[in-house]
Amino acid sequence: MGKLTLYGLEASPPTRSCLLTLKALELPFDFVVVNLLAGEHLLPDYLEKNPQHTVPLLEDDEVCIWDSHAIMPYLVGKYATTDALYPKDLYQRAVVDQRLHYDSGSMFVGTMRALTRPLLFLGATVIEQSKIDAVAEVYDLVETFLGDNDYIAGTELTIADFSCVTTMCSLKVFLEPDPNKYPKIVAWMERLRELPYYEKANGVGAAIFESLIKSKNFTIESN
Ligand SMILES: N[C@@H](CCC(=O)N[C@@H](CS)C(=O)NCC(=O)O)C(=O)O
Repeated sequence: MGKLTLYGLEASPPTRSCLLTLKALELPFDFVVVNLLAGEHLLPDYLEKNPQHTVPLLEDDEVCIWDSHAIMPYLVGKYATTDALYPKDLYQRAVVDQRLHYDSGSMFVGTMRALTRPLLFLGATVIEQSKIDAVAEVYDLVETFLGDNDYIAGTELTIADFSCVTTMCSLKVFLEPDPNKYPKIVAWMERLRELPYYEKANGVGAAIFESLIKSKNFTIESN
């Protein structure tokens, strides 16, 4: 097996999705911190590995792969002993892929980054109510995705859970899901918290993210 190195930041949700995958697969890896707030992702050595300057980035011997939604399927495809976390069955895989794309395109970029980028990188101190309302729209959809299943893409744990739970934990900082309105989301998040590797891979970083956001002392402005 190759030497695996994950470059990232624990506060970053997609980094945590990859940490959950690496831990679930019990793979040995090195973790290299890339401090985005200090601009380390824009240094020439990092740009050579990932010209898109995002974290996470996975180095597997000589190859570099970035975007958590590409890294997770790669890790399962290359190193897992079963396909449970990323099923080979085409329909089941399509459901997992849909959730991954939903996280990548809507939940993370459309909703979460729209909240965090102004606070963390642009010096904003006010958040528009419409951006908080967008979080509730994500919750409405995720509650529907869960349906009667224990996991977000069906009856089994998959990388779709790892992808979505890290973003959801971070959205929670802006809007706590009401257990009466979103009982399935609350139960699903509790269920994932029981994974033996959850706290180390996601809990710690989610808490760092929460303090970072709260330290900005932002206010919410009605539209
Ligand atoms: N779709 C990407 C998103 C990665 C991303 O935007 N990461 C943020 C941190 S959470 C980042 O690296 N931002 C710095 C930048 O875009 O320059 C993934 O899942 O890996």
